[in-house]
Amino acid sequence: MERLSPKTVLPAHVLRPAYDRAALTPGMVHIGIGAFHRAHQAIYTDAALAVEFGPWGIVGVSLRSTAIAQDMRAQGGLYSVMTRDGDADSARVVGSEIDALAATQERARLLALLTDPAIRIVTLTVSEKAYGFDPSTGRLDPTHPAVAADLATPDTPTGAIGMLVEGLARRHAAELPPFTVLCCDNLPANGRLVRRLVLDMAERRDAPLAAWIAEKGRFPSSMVDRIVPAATDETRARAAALIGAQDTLALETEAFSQWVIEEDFVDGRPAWEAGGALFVADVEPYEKMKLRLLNGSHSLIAYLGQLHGLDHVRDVMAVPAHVARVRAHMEAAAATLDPVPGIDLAAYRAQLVARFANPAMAHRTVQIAMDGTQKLPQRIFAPAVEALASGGDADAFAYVTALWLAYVRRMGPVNDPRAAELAAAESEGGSAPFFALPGLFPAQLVTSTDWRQRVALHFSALEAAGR
Ligand code: CS2
Repeated sequence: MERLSPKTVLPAHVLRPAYDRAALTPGMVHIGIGAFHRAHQAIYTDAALAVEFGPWGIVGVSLRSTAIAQDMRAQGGLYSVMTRDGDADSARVVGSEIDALAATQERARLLALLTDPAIRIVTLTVSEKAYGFDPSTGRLDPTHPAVAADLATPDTPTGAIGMLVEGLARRHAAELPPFTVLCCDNLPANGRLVRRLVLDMAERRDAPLAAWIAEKGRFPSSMVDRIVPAATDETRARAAALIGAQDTLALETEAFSQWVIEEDFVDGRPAWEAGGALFVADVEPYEKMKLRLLNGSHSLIAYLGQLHGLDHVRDVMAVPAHVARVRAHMEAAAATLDPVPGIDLAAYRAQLVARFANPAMAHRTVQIAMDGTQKLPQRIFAPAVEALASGGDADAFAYVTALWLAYVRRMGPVNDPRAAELAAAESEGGSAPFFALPGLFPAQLVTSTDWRQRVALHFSALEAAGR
């Protein structure tokens, strides 16, 4: 079977770019071309180009991997996304990616691109741990490996923030306008956070540069949502059968997709509303809802699954006692939310239960369980602080925390940038040593006897149950 390329003749049932791809020129750089980006922002851009064609082709950059960029180039930027929602699979071939590069191999090309006036937006999906910040302050962490390296040698950046700052510094020197930075990672107030980190790094380099970014730079926040399991050999086999070509980059995802974006760009943007994106003045209520209801429940499901030997989210959702836990967690998380414009929270929660249970999604619990130190602060600890402050019930959050600690005890060393510190805390016994890890738990939790006791009780109950 031939490999997918612009020459492939696709079967009639496969959706394809509804615009002249040959006329598409680069207008955006995307850092982090993993599955999530390819099944989310790239598809919104495809839809935007079909409705309002413009110079908005995406050049994809991978921070670490070299394989994805190579595969993207080998397929002329094309890849397929299958939507799987039980009844039927449907496939589309996405055309908005027009080139790709691996940052570790082509740093000079990347920096030239970031300085190209045609590039007006830089989007990012690099995962929580790649930004390098202290979750207790939201400020740059100068000891984070990529941040430390980029502070030492700013003109050869290796990390996300270093690349943004060096790109902006070169544009400042060339008297060009800055690019808009659009963060698409699961972090609270993600635009504001990245702006702070960029300014922190710029200030350490050059005060006038920082002042220029503060005045002219734009960092809209955005809430992104789509469940995209890591692709497997089965995914690729299914894609080959549907599109009639080999596609190393094939993905499968659910039908649901959401993107809420703050309308605040330096110089235009694609018509992403054509793909269903919602533009609002304040994204934070949507982010909080998603982080606490979807991602918080996801972490609960992941640790339950890992401790009970259940490989997929759908397997956890097949056990009624676990589903009851998920519903109770959502109840507690919803109590910490303000009303979200245009969203019926009860319907949103019911829809989440159905999405998690989708039998066609092989979403691995081990994938969600990783990087707990980077995920739990916004998913679990922040709502716990608010629940405690308002005299509400933080027990559901204490339970997920205890599950995570039990997971560290049972499965360690875990996949987490702070794995060594977690292992050291675990070896001391009990839950108390974890509260001494710097910047992990908010002070309000570390100093709350109620919270610490609840976590300790759940933790020892899990141990007694052999978990
Ligand atoms: C998941 C998310 O891996 C994880 O931690 O909770 O990737 C989740 O699938 C997405 O945020 C869904 O939009």
